[in-house]
Amino acid sequence: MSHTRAVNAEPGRRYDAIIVGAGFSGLYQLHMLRDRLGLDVRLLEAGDGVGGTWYWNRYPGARCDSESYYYCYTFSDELQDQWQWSERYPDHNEIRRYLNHVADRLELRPNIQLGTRVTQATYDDLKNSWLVSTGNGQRFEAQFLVTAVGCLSTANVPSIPGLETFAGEHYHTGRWPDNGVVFEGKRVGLIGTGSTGIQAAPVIAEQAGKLTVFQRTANYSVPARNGPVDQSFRDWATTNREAIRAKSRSSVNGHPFDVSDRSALEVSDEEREQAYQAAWERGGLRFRATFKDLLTDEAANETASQFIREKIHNIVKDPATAEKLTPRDHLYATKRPPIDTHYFETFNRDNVELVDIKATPIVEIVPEGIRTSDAFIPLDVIVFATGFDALTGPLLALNIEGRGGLQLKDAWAHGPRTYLGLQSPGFPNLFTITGPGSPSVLTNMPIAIEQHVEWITRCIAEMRNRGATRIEPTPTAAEKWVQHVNETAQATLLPMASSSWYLGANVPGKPRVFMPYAGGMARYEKICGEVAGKGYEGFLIS
Ligand code: N01
Repeated sequence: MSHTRAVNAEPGRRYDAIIVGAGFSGLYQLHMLRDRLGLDVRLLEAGDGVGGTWYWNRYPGARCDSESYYYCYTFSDELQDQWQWSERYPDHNEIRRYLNHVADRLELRPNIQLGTRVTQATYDDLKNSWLVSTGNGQRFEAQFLVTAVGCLSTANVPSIPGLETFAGEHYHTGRWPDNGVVFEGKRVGLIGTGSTGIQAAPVIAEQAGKLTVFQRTANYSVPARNGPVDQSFRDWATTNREAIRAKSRSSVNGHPFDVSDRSALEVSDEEREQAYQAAWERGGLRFRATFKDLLTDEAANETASQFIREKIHNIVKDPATAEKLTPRDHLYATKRPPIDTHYFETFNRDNVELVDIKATPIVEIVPEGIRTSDAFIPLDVIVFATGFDALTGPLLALNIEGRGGLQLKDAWAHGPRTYLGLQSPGFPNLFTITGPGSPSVLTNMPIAIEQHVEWITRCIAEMRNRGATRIEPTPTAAEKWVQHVNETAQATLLPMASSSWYLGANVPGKPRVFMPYAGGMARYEKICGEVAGKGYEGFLIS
């Protein structure tokens, strides 16, 4: 928290809304509240540029794992006509350029204040206002507070003894320096083998003198099959724009493709193998859609898991390394599945070594490198690809205090309590875009974001029409929703992966609660629509 004495940014000015964060969510929310509803809005952003996740995640290999033709805003034909993606999976530079383009085209910059980290937000009951303090000592007041802080923005750097003594450089992938990191000739240690580590390892290996990958949990990964987008594909995507959008919104996970209607267990062994092989060759997250029951039936999933395990053994030449890389403690896609470009192949390089830190844990970091229980690995650079305090972390970091001094961290001490992932009891006029309890990280994010922003915009518009000034969910509605979120998760295999960040398992001391809504994007959107259609059932509006 800032110790600078807060000063009013513009004394006497009360904004209609403060938005926190200038990524996909914040930019669209600003556009909708300002240009659709005519509200007086300020957007506060900690970074020195727009981009959100894509502002911070510039690590080597950072690129999207949803495909570019649907990882974008879909609300404006004009915006879509103005932008051409160059690759099947755009890299961080291209996505940042896209979001800057959007900020310019929609003329959003006058309402955006960069380099401004929100350190506290307190609800004042008498004024029905949110009082927002920032790290640079400013203070803002607004009727509505909308968080657009992302789900994966609070870096999780493990507290390994001795880190502060390390004589080389160390970086977390989610806080990558603007001007990059030079790896040439250096001995690099990469800790973490989630989506990030799996994207970074092959690129770092090409540059570094030696790369040592420290793996705690072996992971499944399917080839991305990235490549340039050609004009005929672009033309197809333009012609089918409406259908792609509709399909994304009516799907389980916000991706515009069908999940097979066949069970993995109802086909012959040959058919199953062919289906997985075709999906492997096509590449990408669509592998999950090869059969309808991969996320609901253990035996069905085991066939996909085993297919990938065999691929790992086929790709990695050294059998002992292949076995270390083979996940056997959880099923495919029960943790967030990565996709890769030559990840497993990287372990065939002479300058790459794998250390299984479940078998031989890291004991300490010393000035010259990392000491495990059975070896010392000298290092010049340590890269932490150790993930994030997901979903709740970015919200709790805002130090939010609601009605009657209720702290969000206390209200959520046993796990997030939200209604629809949009609001929490005790925190009037606070909206959380892609908050815990919404589909968020289980979907193609721009689709989830558009749905949330549009719901919030409509809600505020209707409040204004009614002359209402305050909205908050009832505790009963939130209890029921938390229960529903839990039930939908239990109907899948997702809670089975005990080391999953979906459950908060990667952060020591975090409550083990399945946080995103696993009931599917289409079902969720329908529920949100019905709640609004019934006069915002479950909310108290006054
Ligand atoms: O983080 P992760 P991530 N000691 O939490 C290990 C999105 N994303 O940054 O599995 C040693 O998945 C940890 O081990 P374990 C995507 O949603 C998207 O990779 O907890 N190791 C794991 O191996 C993704 O899921 C894209 O046992 C430690 C790794 O670090 C999410 O971001 C690209 C450790 C962390 O994996 C997060 O991915 C990248 C410790 N103390 C990311 N603590 C796109 O393409 C953790 N680990 C869009």
